[in-house]
Amino acid sequence: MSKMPHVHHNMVRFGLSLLRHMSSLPSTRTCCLHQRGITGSNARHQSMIPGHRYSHYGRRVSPALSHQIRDLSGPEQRLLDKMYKGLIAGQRASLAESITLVETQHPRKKELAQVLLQRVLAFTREQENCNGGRPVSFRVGLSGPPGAGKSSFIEVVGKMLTGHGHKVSVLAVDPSSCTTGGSLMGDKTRMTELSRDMNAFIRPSPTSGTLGGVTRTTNEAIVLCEGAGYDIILVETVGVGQSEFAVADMVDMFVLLIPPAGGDELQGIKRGIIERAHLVVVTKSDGDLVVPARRIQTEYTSALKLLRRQSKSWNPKVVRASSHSGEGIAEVWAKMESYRDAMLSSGELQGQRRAQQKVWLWSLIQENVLRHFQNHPSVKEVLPQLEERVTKGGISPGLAADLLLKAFSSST
Ligand SMILES: Nc1nc2c(ncn2[C@@H]2O[C@H](COP(=O)(O)OP(=O)(O)OP(=O)(O)O)[C@@H](O)[C@H]2O)c(=O)[nH]1
Ligand SMILES: [Mg+2]
Repeated sequence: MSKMPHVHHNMVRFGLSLLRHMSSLPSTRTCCLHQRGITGSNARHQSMIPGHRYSHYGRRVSPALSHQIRDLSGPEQRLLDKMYKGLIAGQRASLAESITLVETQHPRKKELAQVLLQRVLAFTREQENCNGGRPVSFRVGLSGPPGAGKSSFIEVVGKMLTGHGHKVSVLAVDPSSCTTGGSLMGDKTRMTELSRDMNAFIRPSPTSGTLGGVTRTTNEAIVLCEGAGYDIILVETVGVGQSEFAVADMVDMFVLLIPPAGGDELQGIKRGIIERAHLVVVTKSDGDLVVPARRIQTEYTSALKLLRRQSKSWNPKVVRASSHSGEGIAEVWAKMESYRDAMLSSGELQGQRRAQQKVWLWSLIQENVLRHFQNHPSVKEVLPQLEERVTKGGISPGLAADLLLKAFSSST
């Protein structure tokens, strides 16, 4: 207990220093020599002069930040500075290092990660202001049953996009990594060409932790990729468990990939997730699979008509494509662009991002509060015995929960 005030003091101090940092950052910029954005963004990022980007930062933001950074030690400041400058200059090594930092479980490093994220967010906000308030990246979630052809699709689309001058990052959320520590998705191996492309960055999800933890770090990795100038961010997840819903909550567009397989395999696809899809891609539409792919396209087109409309500016569509023959790939991307353009001009995309920030905030609160509750000494003391009494039917779960909450709140 005697440690508590100290911990509390540190938390408040850290929180205040972050707030100081946020409020002291200039929110608008008049000079945006090297804009980038997701509309017509071909090669825009490449036109940025990296040195200019951070001299800009150094000249105008750094004094405000140095105020806030007083709480950091010299080596910590230098580490963060190096990472930040490398990151916004688009260096892959700095981006990889920054993502490793946000994935850490180490308490102090976690704090450093938050300082880095704040700086990157401030930078991105500046870029957005220069872009007329529009996001600087397009975030696309891709989900589907195991083996649906997601990675092959990302490889082909990713190559096409880097060929058009985009910078593409691919993040994978692997739900199996949370429970088994194993990898359900053999992503990297199947994206051999894309992983060699200098304008692409591929990152599998960390191999341990809870789904909440993995989605938090994926959300933060998205922010870091944007800061590093990646204007297209693809998040792959396999349609197992809750991970696809988590991904749908962190992207601008949610794409469901369905293989042209028999009915049995399709039963694994949750109705709830079909409702979230802005685009359904029937994959592997080549050779003998063209006929079943057409059939599935028709089935899904009728099924989508029955679902509630998600957006005022977009009607979900069903398309076919083959990553092997390349047929339909350009058309699928064209559909994604029309979605993005429609959502941007109606302002829905921006509104959706704002709403997602709130969802993210609350999921973090839920996770942290729960952990805090479970680890609280007074709760830990009575929890096993109350759990036992509940399972034996001795007391109701409602009463046990009330008692636990009472124990928790009376000692906090
Ligand atoms: N015929 C055909 N096969 C394909 C196509 N795309 C992928 N495949 C095959 O489908 C299998 C799975 O492809 P992946 O791209 O790894 O699928 P995935 O959805 O990423 O798989 P997981 O990440 O393991 O869930 C591989 O054997 C691919 O060769 C396609 O366009 N046509
Ligand atoms: Mg895959």
